[in-house]
Amino acid sequence: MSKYFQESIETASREEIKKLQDERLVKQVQYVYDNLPYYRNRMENKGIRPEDIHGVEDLHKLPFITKDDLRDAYPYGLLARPLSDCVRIHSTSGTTGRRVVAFYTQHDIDIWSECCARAIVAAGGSKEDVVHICYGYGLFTGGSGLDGGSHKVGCLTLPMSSGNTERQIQFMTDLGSTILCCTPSYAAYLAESIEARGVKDQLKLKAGIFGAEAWTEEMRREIESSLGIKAYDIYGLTEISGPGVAFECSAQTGMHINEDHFIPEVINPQTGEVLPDGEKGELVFTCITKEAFPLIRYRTRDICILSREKCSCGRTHVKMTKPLGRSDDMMVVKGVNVFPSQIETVLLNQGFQANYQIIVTRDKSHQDKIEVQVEKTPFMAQDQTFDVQQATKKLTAGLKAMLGILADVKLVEPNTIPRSEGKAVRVIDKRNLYKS
Ligand code: DLL
Repeated sequence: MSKYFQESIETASREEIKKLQDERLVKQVQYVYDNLPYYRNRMENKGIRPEDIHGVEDLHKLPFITKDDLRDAYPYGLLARPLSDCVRIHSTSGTTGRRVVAFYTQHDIDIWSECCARAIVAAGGSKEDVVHICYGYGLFTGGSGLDGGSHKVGCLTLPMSSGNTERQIQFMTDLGSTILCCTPSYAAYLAESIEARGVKDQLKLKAGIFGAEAWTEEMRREIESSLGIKAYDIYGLTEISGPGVAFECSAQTGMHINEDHFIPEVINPQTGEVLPDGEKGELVFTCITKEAFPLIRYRTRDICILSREKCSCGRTHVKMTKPLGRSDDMMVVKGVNVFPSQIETVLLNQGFQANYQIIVTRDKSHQDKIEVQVEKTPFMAQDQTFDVQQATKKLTAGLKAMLGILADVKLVEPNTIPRSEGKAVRVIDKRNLYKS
């Protein structure tokens, strides 16, 4: 059984990787210039032509692209191929009005699957394994991404999708699942449920591949000991493909970025200046092999540190730390990306004012809870006919429709939410996810 899915590239020398990146970058910049008027205009506005880009050292000359740009370009503005060449879309969870839609050609899917296959093999997977996938399938990339990787490795793939814990446990024990793929919070919940049913000794699990949300080292240790497995982190985002942009190896000291497909940079989020390896900043990716949705210098808003220290696993690709925070106000709650602005939109649409506070907590079994406290308007507070129960129900339904998750809504009296002299404190996140 090999330690690597694609040994020659995963352990290539730095010189080989740099050469490959240079070649691919030059080609990719020409490709987007020729195929995406959006990029061509951006480059022209900066006075840059494809001939100015000779290799990775010129990357900093190119303009950034942000999530707002993607929303502006919705749905087809950043599509570099005719729709007839595309075979799939995925989309980010809950965004105000315009979602981000990512397109894939078959070639894009194949590369993405290979990246996930590398992650599965790094977690000890081989064709002898039964890979149990309870990331959601559908627009979310988690299910399909790991599924593609599992097929590439040749594992027996259980496309369980999320939910129905009873059935998950039954299949896990009956079919002898050996590698579990889901969010870390669901893994913790499964562990508890397995414990409660007293079926731990019937498990064949040996590893878990957990990502899509922040999790701490304490949580890793807890999951590892309660399920009797080794737990590996996996990182990715829809805009760049999905899970598998980076993955953890046996060393568990950061995630190897698949550098033959994605060139990472870390920048100062305020100034956009590129920071040297080892410094903390916002992660930016340039996709050098994607066809349908080829983002260049995409600002992820995830804060991390890059390290090129030699890794004991033999892989040579640069490592990123777990995300250490966000440079925007996005929260990941129950695996879903949530922006306070989405919540605000629902409140304002239902006649409330922007006096609210979002409190996110995580219970003992690592399940997220989101509470939205909203002030009644002075008019509502005086109106004898105002029905608190009815309004709470309507707000809960509106938030569910916008976010896709259930929030606990609490209407409070006017002027009871603390006012701030500077930026309003909208979010109180008590989970401390980015501590370790
Ligand atoms: O969460 C893709 C994914 C699926 C990754 C399954 C891993 C496993 P999005 O829904 O677009 O895509 O959310 C991307 O989630 O920018 C991070 O802020 C956060 N995130 C993803 N992986 C991790 C991780 C998928 N391992 C956003 N640790 C990213 C912390 C993560 N945060």
